[in-house]
Amino acid sequence: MISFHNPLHHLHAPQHEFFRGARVDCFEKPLRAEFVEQALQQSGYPLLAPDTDSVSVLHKVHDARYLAFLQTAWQQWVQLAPENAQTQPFPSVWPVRTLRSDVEPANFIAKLGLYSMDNGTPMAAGTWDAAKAGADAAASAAMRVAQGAPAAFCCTRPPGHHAGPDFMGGYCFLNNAAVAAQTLLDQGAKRVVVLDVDYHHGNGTQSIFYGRSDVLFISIHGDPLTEYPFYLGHADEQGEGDGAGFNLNLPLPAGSSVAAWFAALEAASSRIAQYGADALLVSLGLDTFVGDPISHFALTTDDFFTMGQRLAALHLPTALVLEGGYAASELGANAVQVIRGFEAVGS
Ligand code: SP5
Ligand code: ZN
Repeated sequence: MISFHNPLHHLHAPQHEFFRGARVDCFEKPLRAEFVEQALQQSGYPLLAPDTDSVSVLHKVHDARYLAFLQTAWQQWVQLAPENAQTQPFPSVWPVRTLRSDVEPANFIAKLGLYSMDNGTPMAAGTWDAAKAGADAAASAAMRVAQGAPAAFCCTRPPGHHAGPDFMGGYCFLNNAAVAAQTLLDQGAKRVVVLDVDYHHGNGTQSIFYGRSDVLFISIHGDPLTEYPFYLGHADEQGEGDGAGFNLNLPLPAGSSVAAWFAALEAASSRIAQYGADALLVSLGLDTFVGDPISHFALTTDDFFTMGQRLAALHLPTALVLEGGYAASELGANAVQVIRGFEAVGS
């Protein structure tokens, strides 16, 4: 399978996130991508550098105001005080219900809150460069599929599926899956499925496409009643306006079995077959793994091979983009098993 990497991912290397009020080491760290890159190369999948500029597509899935903020956020932070270069900014105030989000404040931390859904998405000096190169890598994988490759994989970080039209969150800044799906449409696809198999609901991707019928968004994830991102991902969210009927959430209780997970994948597959898609984009979170430190499903490394087989059985041109997955040392094997399983099914 053609595979792309993000040559700048290491520029996004924040030190800390918050857990129960304390600073803990970031779960979403450069080592994750390094393990996947290493496993791909050792398995005979050379890594291509991105060759598509995602800038025009980024403006179709994110608001200009948010992109402008993100691009200069670190400089704004350091301008406040030079010593800020040694520390990460965190939001501390958010425009929840009744407060205004149409006026961008001048205060940096207030702006950061306006454009964030949580305080769990730390930024670093190179976050924009890393995230932009990642969006380029996702667009590059989609381009190959649009040009006739049966499938392409994008190994990147930071992940993307929690990033909405105008906000970051859940370790995500730019929505790589939305960029890839929009690229497939721009290249001639009429109907694209985004299937999100990350443990966490892909709230950003859902929101970006919620009012559209040219993208069917389907997500299998931990029930938001107890699992991040908490405020979206319920089964009754089915799309609105032109998008009514083109959003399918399949939440499963934390602790669900592998059998329950694959039953949800069967339900997703039936809906996909009915939709008549031209292409498939998989938001490939690997945090459904039994050993994931922050998630509660039970897939084994062998199950990821089965997942790859099931995805290939949909018989659609397919781009796969890495999302979460925090058992770093097993991430490479798990990613390769998805690819091997996919390739084991003849088209
Ligand atoms: C892309 C993705 O998978 N984002 C996930 C964001 C999850 N954010 C909440 C993390 C909470 C971490 N809790 C640590 C528990 C340690 N025992
Ligand atoms: Zn996740």
